Amino acid sequence: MNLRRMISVAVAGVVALAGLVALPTSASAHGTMQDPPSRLYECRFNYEGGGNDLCDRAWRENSQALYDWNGVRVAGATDRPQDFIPDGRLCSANDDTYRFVDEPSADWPATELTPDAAGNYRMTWYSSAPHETDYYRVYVTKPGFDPTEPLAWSDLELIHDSGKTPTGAYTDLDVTLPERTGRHMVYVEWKLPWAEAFYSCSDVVFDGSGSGGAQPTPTPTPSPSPETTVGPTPNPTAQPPSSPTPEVIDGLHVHDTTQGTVQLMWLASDVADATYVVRRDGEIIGDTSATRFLDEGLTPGTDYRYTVTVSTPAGGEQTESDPVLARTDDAEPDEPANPATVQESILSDWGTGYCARGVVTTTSQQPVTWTVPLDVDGRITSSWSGTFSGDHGSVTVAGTWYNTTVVAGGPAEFGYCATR
Ligand SMILES: [Cu+2]
Repeated sequence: MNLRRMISVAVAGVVALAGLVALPTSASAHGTMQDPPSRLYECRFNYEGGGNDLCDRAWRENSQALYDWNGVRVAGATDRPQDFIPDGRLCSANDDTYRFVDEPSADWPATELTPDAAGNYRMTWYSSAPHETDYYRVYVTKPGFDPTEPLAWSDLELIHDSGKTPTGAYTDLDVTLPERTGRHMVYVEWKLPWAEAFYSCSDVVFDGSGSGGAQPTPTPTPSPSPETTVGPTPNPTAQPPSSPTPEVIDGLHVHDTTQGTVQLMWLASDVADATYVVRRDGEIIGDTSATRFLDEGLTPGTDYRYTVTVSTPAGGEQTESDPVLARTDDAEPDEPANPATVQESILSDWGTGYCARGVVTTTSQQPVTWTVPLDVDGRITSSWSGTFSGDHGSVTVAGTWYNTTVVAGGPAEFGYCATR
């Protein structure tokens, strides 16, 4: 009947929308320096509400990277980071996601480093998941460092190597501060016992009281007094339990996810020759003598629940771990999410035919190349200002050379006439 199709609104399949922000899952994110805080930690936790221009800009340009503040890592890392992290890209570890922290500037938030009487400063690495560790290496920029120049490997001096250590959420690094004055950079490398490492840049200011190597007073003879220990500290409480108490897995966590995989990791059990049995949603899916497990063939965007138990040659399976929940990464969306919309109206209707107009709009601030679907009543006999894929039924319309794109506040119009 006449005027039956007053208005129809359709959502377009839209192409050529560049620069949409993906939302990476942060399951692989693991740690950064908390004291002195890294640039990411400062911006994420101390300057979210403003107060530092560089952090403000980071929040504006890539807030997701700040929510993933603990994700500056390299998969495939060796103990020679200078082989795969180029000069100028140390703070981001050459990851474009975090490119903004490479910005050389003396305006980043900085922490004043005041050593204790022995010339030491207790630094703290913060991890969202525990790991056994190959080492933490702490570097400080050499005297004469210019914070307004890109940070290069040749700027750094290694001042501390923790060696192997298990980590919990917080790992203290007792570092002897070298003699420095003014603004410097503390660079920290956290190497895991496999090809993976995390990196962190902290802006610091030395207050000039540095000991220059733990010699607070000139001592002519070697003194028997307790001195700063640089090597491993004997730990009297580190005896493994000798009784066969039920073993619970410590530190089970989702180490990494992709669309089709979940990687679990945990800390080694004290049990000799332990085998770890992995369950997904209550079903055994495998076992391993390693402290990690890769579950493959999963569905994107899906939740899974995992537990791990220790199985010993003598004692069978022991107490089950607390469960961890993992969500595989979402599948890539086929279409960008910012559509163009068409609103149709009848211009005139004479029963056996009609003419209609379509107005295409978008809320996108970027130009959108539009294509919109139409459901044509009857058969199109003439059209203007659009490129039509057919003349009846389901038809798509795109722009012509002068109106191929729309932008917020800049709509496009097309029209057609049809007979019934
Ligand atoms: Cu992990």
